[in-house]
Parts: sequence; structure tokens; C-alpha cells
Amino acid sequence: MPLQFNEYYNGRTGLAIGLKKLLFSKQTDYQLVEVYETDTWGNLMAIDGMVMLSEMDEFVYHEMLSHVGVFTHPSPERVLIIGGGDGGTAREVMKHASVKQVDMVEIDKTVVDASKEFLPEVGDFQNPKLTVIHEDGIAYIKKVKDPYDLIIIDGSDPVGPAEGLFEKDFYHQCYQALNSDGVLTTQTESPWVESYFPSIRKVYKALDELFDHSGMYLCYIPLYPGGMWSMMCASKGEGPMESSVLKRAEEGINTLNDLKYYNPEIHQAAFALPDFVKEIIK
Ligand code: SPD
Repeated sequence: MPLQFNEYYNGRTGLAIGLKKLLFSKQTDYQLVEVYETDTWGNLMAIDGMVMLSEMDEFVYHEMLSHVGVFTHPSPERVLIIGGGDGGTAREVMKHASVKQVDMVEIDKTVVDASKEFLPEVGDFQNPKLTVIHEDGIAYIKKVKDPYDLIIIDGSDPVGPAEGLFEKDFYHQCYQALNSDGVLTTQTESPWVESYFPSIRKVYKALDELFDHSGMYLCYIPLYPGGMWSMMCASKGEGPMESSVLKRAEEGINTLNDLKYYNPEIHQAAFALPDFVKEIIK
């Protein structure tokens, strides 16, 4: 086993993470799933050589992908997560009392099984609100009969099975699978990695064209390429930056346990974009 995990995102430029040992490795029908014990970040899951999460920094990604969307909706009850097999996004969403049902559609059962075994603190798989469905999210969304209040796209990077999660057609299907005040959040990669720009632009344009309100927001994740990560929130009802949404976040924040990143100030500030990021989506 190498002493380092390296994710190269531009030629020989990339991340280096010190390793203690390899805990799990399996080439599934879809992808290579690996879990390592690291020297600094706890256990880490990688898919096809790309970091998905570590025990130490996963809270940033999962809190930001979840709570921005949940608070943008007046009172979401039914939530669909596409991807998210480690369970971190579902864990955050289920902290909200209004949420009664979470369907998590993860294509690869191995991701769920490996997470339960090697990242046991991340998911809340015993929670009765959660149903795990092993199916392709792109196929699932086309069949939704009973619309959702909130859809969260917690997929992998736009290579391999997750490529379709960056296409306009997919977001059109999501739009149709949402109620009339429905909200969507999605992860949209690093604004520091040029090879991701076409995917970022595609999703931004699709949400802008389909939804009444949409916006990009940012958070800071040390083990993702560039350390800065973009997400997007789109809504048929209230916009994610409206004062009513921020008020709801202020009123609801104290009902949520164990938050380490998200708060109403972060919700507001995260939508302020540096000029170089605005340039990408112009
Ligand atoms: N390069 C990281 C892309 C983020 C993909 N999703 C991570 C899954 C965590 N639930």
C-alpha cells in the first residue's frame, strides 16, 4: 500500500493525504470503492481515486448540502436524495422535525455497506424516516409519481456513473418530481479546477432556466480539490436568499443538534461569490 493517497486534479497537481492502512477496496459494477485509515483525517472513502469524504471534514459538505435546502422550503416533509450512499446528507436532513420521509437512491450498495462498516458515525441508517433504494438515480427520477418537497443531488464527480447528474435533462426530470414549492440542492464541484467548469456552467444554466430562483453558494472543504466547493440551490417558491428563508433558519437553527459549520450567517454569506467564480457562470 502506498504511504499517501493522491488525488491528481490537474496533471501532477493534487492532494496528498498520509495513510495508515487500507481498510477496504472493491471494484464494483460501477466504480472502485476504497476506504483508508489516514494519519490526520480519520477514515476516508474514495471512489475511482477521488475523495468522497473523510470522518474529520465531512460535516462541511453534508451540513451545507442539506440545511440550505431544508430551510429554503417552508416545511419539507418528503425528501429525495440521489446518491449520498455514505448517509451523511440523510443524517443532516433527518435532524429537521418537519421531515417525515427520506428516500435515498444510491446506485451502488457497496458504498452503503462500506460506509456502515468503516464510517459508522457518518450515517444514521437505523432512523425510521430513511428508506435506502439501490437504483440508478437518473432512472428513478423519471418514474416519480408522488412528488417531493426537496431533492438533494449528492453524487460523485462528473466522470463515470455520475456524469448524467450534470445534464439539463436530469434537472428537468427533478423539476417535474418536485411539488409546486419544491426546492433542489446539488453539489457542483470546485471553482479552482478548470476541467469542472463546463459541468458547473451546465448545471447553473439548467437551474436558471428551469426554476423561479436559483443561486450558487460556496463552502470550504480541505480534502476536496482546491479546498473551495460549489453547490447550487434552486426553488419553485421562496428563493434561498429571501429574508423569509433567513428568518426561518434563525428560528429553526436551535432545534438542530451537533452542527459544526452551518448557521444562518453562513447561509447568507455562502451566496456571496468572488469575481473569479462569477466569471465561471457568467
Ligand atoms: N470530489 C468530491 C465530490 C463530492 C461528491 N460527493 C461526496 C459524497 C459525500 N456524501
